[in-house]
Amino acid sequence: MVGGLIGDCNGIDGVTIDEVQTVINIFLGDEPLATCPAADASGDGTVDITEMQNAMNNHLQITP
Ligand SMILES: [Ca+2]
Repeated sequence: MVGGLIGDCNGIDGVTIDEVQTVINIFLGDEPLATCPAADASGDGTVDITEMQNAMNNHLQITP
């Protein structure tokens, strides 16, 4: 994982809703992990449900 928040694909402005969607797509297997390496907190090459939930939580924290 490339530092920063879980799910913050571009390292800017926290985890946006678009990034949450990307993380969900990776979890579902619809997009490769390379699309958002920041989604893989454990560094095992996959996005599990806990990492997806963490990305969602990080998104909620930046939303007023
Ligand atoms: Ca971001």
